[in-house]
Amino acid sequence: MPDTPLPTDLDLLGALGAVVGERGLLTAPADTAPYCEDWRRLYQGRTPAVVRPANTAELAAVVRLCAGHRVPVVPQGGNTSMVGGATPSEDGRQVVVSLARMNRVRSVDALDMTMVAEAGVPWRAAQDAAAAAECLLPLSISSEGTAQVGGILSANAGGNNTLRYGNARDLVLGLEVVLPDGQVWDGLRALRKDNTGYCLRQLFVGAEGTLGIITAAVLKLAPRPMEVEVALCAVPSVAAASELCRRFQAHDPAAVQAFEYMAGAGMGFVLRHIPGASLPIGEPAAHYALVELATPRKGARLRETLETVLEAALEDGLVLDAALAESEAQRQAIWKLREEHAEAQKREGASVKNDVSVPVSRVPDLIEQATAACEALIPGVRAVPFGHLGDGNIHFNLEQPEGWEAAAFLAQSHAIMEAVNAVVARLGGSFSAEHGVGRLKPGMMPAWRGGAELDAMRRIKAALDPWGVMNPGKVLP
Ligand code: 2HG
Ligand code: ZN
Repeated sequence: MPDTPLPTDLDLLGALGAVVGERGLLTAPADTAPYCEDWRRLYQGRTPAVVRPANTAELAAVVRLCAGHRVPVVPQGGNTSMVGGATPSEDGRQVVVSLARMNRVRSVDALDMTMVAEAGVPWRAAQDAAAAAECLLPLSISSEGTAQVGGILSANAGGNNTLRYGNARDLVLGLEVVLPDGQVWDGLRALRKDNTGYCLRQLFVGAEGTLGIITAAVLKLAPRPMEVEVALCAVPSVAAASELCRRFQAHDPAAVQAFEYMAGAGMGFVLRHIPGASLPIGEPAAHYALVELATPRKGARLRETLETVLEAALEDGLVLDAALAESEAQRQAIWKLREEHAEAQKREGASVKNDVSVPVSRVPDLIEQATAACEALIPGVRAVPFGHLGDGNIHFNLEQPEGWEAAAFLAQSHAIMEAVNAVVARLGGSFSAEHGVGRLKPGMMPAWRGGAELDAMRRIKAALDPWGVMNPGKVLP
């Protein structure tokens, strides 16, 4: 194997340009800069080129060229990773491959309830295409306007509807993938049953681009909801929110589409920083729950379900106040309070994120114990837990104490993550629920996934990418 040449190698850039054309190759620093920084601004990488292929054949040629020169490739979709999963390294040796031009919805089949979408389709555009065929593409995340199909699948994103439809991996029937040697695997099969050896597609979902580049997918659709009800509730405690979720699920197990928790602190940031955000209930509270009920059945009377469960909860002191959406505009306004949490927290100042999960029943313990651990570590730190209570995934985020410098707070990131992870481990949880491992957390893998599990992952990586050219520095330590 030859020594790794510098990717500024004119031969390589020229050859890449010959494959993708002028429109497909960015080399000026001003043009490549947006691809080198992650959404959280944790990493400022450098790259000699951003390659933007127009189709799978071009992408395969690009990967073949880069692999031939032993030049690492960093696939990038909407660049919304929370763990630096799509950011190149600082050494300026990694070529970024943007999927943005591969943005066609190839087909929607309302009979088979499937769609075929290319990697660069923004998730919301895929949702809209499904809706136009009177179907639902279920997964919903805060960044869906920007995040793309390929990135969502590569990261195995979760989001707000996991409790009902599962994570990204549960929506994938088939994939097309460019392998590290430039071969194209056409696995775009739209089959509900296909028991033919190892389930290859699931290897690439959640691999964060370390095993190959997803170029297109067959996605499973669901029946479109005929009734949707949304309420925002002020609740006295996390335990009350948890019990409220349980009651909704007991009342109508098929109706709960999302159940989200928000601490008062995070809601305060949204109200302060997000234009147009306003609280639809009288008094600010220390804890909130957002419930969405939905059904594809006509005449299911979800409004009655919502009111029945909430009235009993109000009587029992589980709910202090509630606002029920009376229109689509109100439904969106309530969801905005939840969806803007990440943006509002960014505007408030420096934060340390812990995207963790525990068994659903242990969420109150997680929030109580992790809050105590962080406050003991850094007096004055502001705990901002929020997220997907219904599936056990809480974003246990910490905001810098008032009056602290951002840098001084961020210097404590490692200690904070360790303190939270110690609680998560005690409760039988995971150190990364839905954001993945990326560049931020490979160091945690040996402690959490070491031994046979990490060993098998390393061997899979070595088998598919013996040159280590696919998104190196991500996932595996
Ligand atoms: C969400 O649920 C996202 O809004 C972002 O996963 C979470 O900012 C975060 O920590
Ligand atoms: Zn989330």
